[in-house]
Amino acid sequence: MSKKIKPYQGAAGGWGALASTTRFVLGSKKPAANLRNLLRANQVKGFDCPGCAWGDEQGKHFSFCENGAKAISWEATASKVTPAFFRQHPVSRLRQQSDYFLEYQGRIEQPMYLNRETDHYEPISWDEAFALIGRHLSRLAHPDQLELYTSGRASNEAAYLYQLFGRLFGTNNFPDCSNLCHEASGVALSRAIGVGKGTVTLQDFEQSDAIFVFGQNPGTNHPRMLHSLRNASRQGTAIVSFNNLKERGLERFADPQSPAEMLTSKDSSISSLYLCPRLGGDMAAVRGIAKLILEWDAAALERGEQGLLDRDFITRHTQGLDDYMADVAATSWQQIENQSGLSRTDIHKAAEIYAGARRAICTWAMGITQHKHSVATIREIVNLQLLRGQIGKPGAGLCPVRGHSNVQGNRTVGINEQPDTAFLDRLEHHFGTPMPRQPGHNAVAAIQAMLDGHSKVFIALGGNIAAAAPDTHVTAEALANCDLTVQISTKLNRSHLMTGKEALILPCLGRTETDIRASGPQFITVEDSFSMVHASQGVGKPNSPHQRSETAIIAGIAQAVLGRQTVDWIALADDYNRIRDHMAATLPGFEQFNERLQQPGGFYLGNSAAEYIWQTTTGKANFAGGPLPAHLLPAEADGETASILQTLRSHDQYNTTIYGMDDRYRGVYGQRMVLFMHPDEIRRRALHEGDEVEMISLWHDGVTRSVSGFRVVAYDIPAGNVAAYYPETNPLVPLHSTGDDSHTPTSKSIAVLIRKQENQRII
Ligand SMILES: Nc1nc2c(c(=O)[nH]1)N[C@H]1C(S)=C(S)[C@@H](COP(=O)(O)OP(=O)(O)OC[C@H]3O[C@@H](n4cnc5c(=O)[nH]c(N)nc54)[C@H](O)[C@@H]3O)O[C@H]1N2
Ligand SMILES: Nc1nc2c(c(=O)[nH]1)N[C@H]1C(S)=C(S)[C@@H](COP(=O)(O)OP(=O)(O)OC[C@H]3O[C@@H](n4cnc5c(=O)[nH]c(N)nc54)[C@H](O)[C@@H]3O)O[C@H]1N2
Ligand SMILES: [Mo]
Repeated sequence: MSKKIKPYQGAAGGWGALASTTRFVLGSKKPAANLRNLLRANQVKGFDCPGCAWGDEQGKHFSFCENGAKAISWEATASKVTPAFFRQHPVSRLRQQSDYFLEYQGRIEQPMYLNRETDHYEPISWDEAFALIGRHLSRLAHPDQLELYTSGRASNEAAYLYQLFGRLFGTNNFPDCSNLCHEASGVALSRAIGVGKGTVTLQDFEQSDAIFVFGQNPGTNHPRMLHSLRNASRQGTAIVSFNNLKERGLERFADPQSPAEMLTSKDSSISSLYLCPRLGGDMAAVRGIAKLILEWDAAALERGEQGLLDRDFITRHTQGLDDYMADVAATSWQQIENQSGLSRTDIHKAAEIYAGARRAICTWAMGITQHKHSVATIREIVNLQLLRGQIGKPGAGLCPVRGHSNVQGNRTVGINEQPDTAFLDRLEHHFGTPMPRQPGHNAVAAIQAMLDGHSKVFIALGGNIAAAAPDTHVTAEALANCDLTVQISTKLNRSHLMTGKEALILPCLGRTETDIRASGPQFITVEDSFSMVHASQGVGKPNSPHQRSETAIIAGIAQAVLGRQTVDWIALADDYNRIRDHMAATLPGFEQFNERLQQPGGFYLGNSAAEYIWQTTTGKANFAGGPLPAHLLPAEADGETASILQTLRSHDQYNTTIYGMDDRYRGVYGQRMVLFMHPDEIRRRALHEGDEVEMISLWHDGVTRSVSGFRVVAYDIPAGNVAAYYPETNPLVPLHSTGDDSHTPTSKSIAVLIRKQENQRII
């Protein structure tokens, strides 16, 4: 694997994507099975692609993308991590290996128990594993000493059973990946419009006049979204991208599933306007747009013309406009330009497109949600949409584009450390047992509780918290403090090596595999970013008879811990229809769940805000004002010496899963330890391309957080900002550097000092 930096000239998708898909499918050691798998991805009678949470186009022949293909072939591999592998590799030695090496070993074959004395994982039977968990949980002084983590791939059925187990045990401690991801979207949208989800459906993208994409890299992370954007741009919809970097997928796209585009090299340009704000500068940019809209509206009214604001909508459905207008008026252009890093002229161009659109959608992802002022930024996006009544009508609305394929569904079915009272009341009534009422821990609070020794047992339904969470060394210490850590996983990862005093790995089936239980083959359900709930059924043969479904594993744990008095867990795991009956009885919108799943394509859960029902404290959609953040850097960082770092994904990774060492669209090959920096800044710091640097983060607790061995790469990025891949940079993110009200680590704005290491320059 040779390292090189070579700018990518092609469109996103295109032959590059086809070549890469082929390579990953052939490299999976199960090529024929994987091709069959791909053809069943996102089909009515197939499985939901575990790649991302974008919706499915109904009636499409096949529907997968390059990165979905990687996710599918990565899961459905013939390679296995066997007891012999663990006999050969002591845990302390596995810790020296890369994340790529760990996952590359294949699927975990059997339940494993960590023997501290020998430093090896050893096989354990399922019953013994469940009994061990039972013993630990019965020793806890309080149910809140248990932490139940979820990564957003779990099915609705598994997640529902998991939250039921936790609540019957007595805790609301459900830290989840959402706390590290889109939490700010949930918080901001709930406060603004009374529902923490997006208001649009896939069809809205076909009916919109303008789509504003903030802080998101769909070419890599939601490739199927490019089809929607391409179709929209072809029919004249203006696409405006706000991104700290020039991402190829937002510039140009050729559909690898369209022969015409592939053979004639007719790629489509995506964005009609592409603006690159500073990290964290989007709130200022959106306020600038709002300021212009308000000015133009006032001028139009003065001329006796119709204004730009949707006054009918504002009067009937919103409150707080006057205060918001005062705050906008108080925000100077100088502040807006300084903080956004965009000129007034650029913001003017975006505002003209916005003002000209009868129907507009705003989408966003991690570039918006992983800052200190993320909730305020999302509120500002909502403010803008409210000004022009851009919610609820076709072709208009708000669209947080989710991460994990079922993270939204997990929340809907109860993975929530702050459950609402109505939900707990329903559970209590249906199961005839009191539910815990005190709020539980989010991801950061859970890590702190383990660090303090308050929480003693950690169970993870998927994910890889040791690598995904901030402050890597602190998170490792927190896990090490636990009496027991349990990972329900498909593949070997860092969290199996950074463990508590005792540790278990429980191997589970993946989304693409058949799941046969006592009543026969089972299917599960998921919810996409557009609140569509539908069935998913795997087609591949599991690569080991020992692996169990997540649902069966949770049922096994619950039965060992709680017995079968209140719930017959094993009976539920024998037939998932029975779980769905409980869901139907306790979750609004899931009435007659099993019957409604017969509809091809599933059903729409609905969205109250899209129907002009405002479940907020005021009963209206709320404008929210306030000043722009005073600073984007923490107080101890001075702009001359410090840079702001964003930590992001390469094209060849799925969160902490590293598929390969290339980041094709950004021109990086064979390596991940790179630091993107503006050429002027490289010169100003007396560095050169290829220099090896270390980064030290600036935070006020006196702890030194640093990473080294990153090579400087010249890149078109705003001066003062730098970018590098996650999870390698997680040691730099202080645990308590979190978003206001969202408590999400500020993974997209970390103040760092950059120092040259005295090594050879290589490129
Ligand atoms: N193949 C693949 N698919 C995935 C994932 C994966 O790792 N691999 N992860 C899944 C998950 S869990 C999630 S949450 C999503 C993540 O999807 P994204 O949010 O697209 O993920 P990131 O790589 O973090 O990219 C952040 C983007 O925002 C930009 N950005 C960063 N900061 C700012 C800012 O302050 N302002 C603006 N305007 N732009 C900014 C970055 O340049 C980058 O383009 O993808 C999901 N899908
Ligand atoms: N610095 C920085 N940190 C970040 C982010 C960032 O942008 N920057 N992004 C954050 C975001 S958005 C997220 S969502 C989190 C992700 O955090 P997590 O969800 O915890 O991490 P993943 O890497 O998605 O988890 C991968 C592991 O899940 C297991 N797995 C895969 N499929 C399945 C399955 O079907 N069932 C089960 N039980 N296990 C499975 C495999 O063993 C694999 O190793 O990371 C966050 N951390
Ligand atoms: Mo995410």
